[in-house]
Amino acid sequence: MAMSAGDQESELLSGFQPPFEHFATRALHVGQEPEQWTSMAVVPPISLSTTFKQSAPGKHAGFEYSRSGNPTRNCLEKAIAAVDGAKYSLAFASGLATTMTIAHLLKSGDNIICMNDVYGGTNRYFCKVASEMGLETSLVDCTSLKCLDAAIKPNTKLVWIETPTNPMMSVTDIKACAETVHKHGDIILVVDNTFMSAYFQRPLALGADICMYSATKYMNGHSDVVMGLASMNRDDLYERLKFLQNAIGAVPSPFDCYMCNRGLKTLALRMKQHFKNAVIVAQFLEADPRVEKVIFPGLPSHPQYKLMKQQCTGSSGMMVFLIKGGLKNAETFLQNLKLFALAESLGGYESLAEHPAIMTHASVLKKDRDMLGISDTLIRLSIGLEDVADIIEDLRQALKAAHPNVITPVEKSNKSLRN
Ligand code: P1T
Repeated sequence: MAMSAGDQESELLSGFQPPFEHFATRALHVGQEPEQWTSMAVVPPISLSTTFKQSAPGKHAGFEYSRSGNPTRNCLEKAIAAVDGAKYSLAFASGLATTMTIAHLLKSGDNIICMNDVYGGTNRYFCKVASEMGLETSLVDCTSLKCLDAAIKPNTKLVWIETPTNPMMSVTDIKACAETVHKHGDIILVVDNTFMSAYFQRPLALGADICMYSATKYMNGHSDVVMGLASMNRDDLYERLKFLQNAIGAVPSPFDCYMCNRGLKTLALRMKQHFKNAVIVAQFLEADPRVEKVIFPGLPSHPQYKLMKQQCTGSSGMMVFLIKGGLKNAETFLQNLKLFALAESLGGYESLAEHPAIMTHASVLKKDRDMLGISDTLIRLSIGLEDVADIIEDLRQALKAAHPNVITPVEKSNKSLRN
């Protein structure tokens, strides 16, 4: 007769001492009493528990289950609401998870007006995913209030803008946009504030209903967390989004919430330095003969510089420029960068460069890319916190590699000094 699993186990253990008493129970429960967590830790603890003890069915101390609420997430959400000047904030598993959850405020048949120049993934979500579920999306140039006003239909329920836009750095007048949108009734205006962060721009104070972020970028700032955030003042929006946060379940981990909360502590310092470095880099690029054009909203050369100064407290490290020549020159430039990493994403402490047409905006239709100016020679830079002289030196040597025959005025004067 075959041996049962139990018989096999007792034969294996025969001759050994019996197990230590209560071993498994002790390992599981001693020192773990949920009632003890009232310590006065200065740094917020990471609360990894997925569940929380109840004193009677339905009677709990504020948390039941980590998807619906978690102490570390709660701590981050309160801090974000405060820096956004908002009543409420909610955290999500990514920027796009935030976008998706916000889209669930709508019903099949509703229309979304989305700024025509937005992050490629946002465009892809609205045009290729939400549309499959009955939400209709119109891509509109919302920097023109006339175009925006004309595009609003009776079934328009949401207007989604980015300012400045990714990647073309176009600026929308948030206050004027909010007035235009709200004139048509109860339409939700969402501003994706990823490029500015809460430090440089407060969309809610300018009339937006929801301010959202890919916190993967500046808000965390260390390129080690994927997360999204949404802040708001309206009670009805908060209640519905809080319900959807739990019902859909695209929530961030407590560890990521801890990390983002930590990153937030240096947001002000980081943003000031990103801006300082970016101004110097943009001026360097503007003066370089191998560069066709620089689009940086923190310099007077930007067509909406006045508007930026009106609605922002500064500009971030984001800019794009057109390198002279063609795709080959752009590729050679990007492949020769040494300090900059050639990588998607932005807003971290480190300098990054990328090619929007091939990388972040590849999912945007070619005709739309052409219309927006996302060309083969467009290069996006996220200026980091390195010593600015090192950043410039890296750009200089990569431009040289891309255009070996161009002698810059600096090279000319160095040469004449040597002779
Ligand atoms: O990557 P995720 O956290 O899901 O966020 C999406 C997103 C939303 N909004 C803006 C303005 C963004 O730039 C992004 C993500 N952008 C990149 C990954 C990028 O390289 O542009």
